[in-house]
Amino acid sequence: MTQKHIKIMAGMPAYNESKYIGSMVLNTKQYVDEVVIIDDGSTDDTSKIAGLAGAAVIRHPQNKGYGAAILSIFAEAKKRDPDILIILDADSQHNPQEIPDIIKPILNGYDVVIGTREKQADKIPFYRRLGQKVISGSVNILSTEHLTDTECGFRAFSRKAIATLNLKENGMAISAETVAEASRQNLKIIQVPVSVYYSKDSSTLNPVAHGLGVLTRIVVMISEQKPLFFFGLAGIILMLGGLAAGFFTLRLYSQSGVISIAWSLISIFLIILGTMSAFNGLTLHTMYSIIHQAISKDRH
Ligand SMILES: Nc1nc2c(ncn2[C@@H]2O[C@H](COP(=O)(O)OP(=O)(O)OP(=O)(O)O)[C@@H](O)[C@H]2O)c(=O)[nH]1
Ligand SMILES: [Mg+2]
Repeated sequence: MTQKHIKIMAGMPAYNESKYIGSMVLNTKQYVDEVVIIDDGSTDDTSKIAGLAGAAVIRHPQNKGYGAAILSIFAEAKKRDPDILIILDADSQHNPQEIPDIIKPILNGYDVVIGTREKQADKIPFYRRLGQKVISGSVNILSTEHLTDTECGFRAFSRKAIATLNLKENGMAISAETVAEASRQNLKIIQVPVSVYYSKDSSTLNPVAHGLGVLTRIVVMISEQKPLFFFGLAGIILMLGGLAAGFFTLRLYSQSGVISIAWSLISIFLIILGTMSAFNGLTLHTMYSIIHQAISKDRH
């Protein structure tokens, strides 16, 4: 009995990973047909070692960011046309031995498999876990799924996902964007537990600034894709602030007979701003729905 061969491509974004890239390529090669390394403008021997280990290497002439490297992996996957695309980090945080686990759901009809580090929580430094929780919670506003870890870089994609995902982020926010976009495109998403390894020298390049940067991008995505939620919530908060200021003005008047012009103005201003924000959310929501309907009609 002959079975159709399933072609699997692995892609790894790599930025100055000469220390780990050789073993990562060799280990990954055991489980896939092709390994493609995106050398994101490394200044060390990443490209050379990856090539010697047997990977195809694509070089960004300059460092463009994690997201840009992921975009290059998707572009290469479109050319190589595998049945399944695996993406994992090159810094040995993910274990290539788990590739079969992350592939399995695709064979069973899923389009996007997201690794989740939930079970490994004790191995992740506390402040990072907190940041990951806040980010995952925010991303879930954008997605119909409820994923526990939206930031893990160990993922698998079906041919359909490779063809339909329309991604743009150049930075780390691409992990969140992928989840939101997969959900928007109605792709079948599932999460699979994976292990994660934190070595002492793993990049700790200001994780707070990094996390806040990602969160800012996610908030912008929410304002664009869920305007009613975003501007509605902002409107409610502003109106509550306005009511509180109004209450304060009245209390001051009843206690001392003084009418505070400043507090009255603040109250009126916040209430007007809140109402405008809520209406803005409603208008954008309607526009978004109309455009979205038109696009999906166009597609079918
Ligand atoms: N930080 C960073 N990583 C990049 C870039 N381009 C590609 N990468 C690769 O993307 C993968 C993930 O990067 P990491 O910096 O380890 O990101 P992380 O795993 O979320 O963060 P850590 O918890 O600090 O390890 C690694 O394989 C990097 O080599 C880039 O511009 N910046
Ligand atoms: Mg890492």
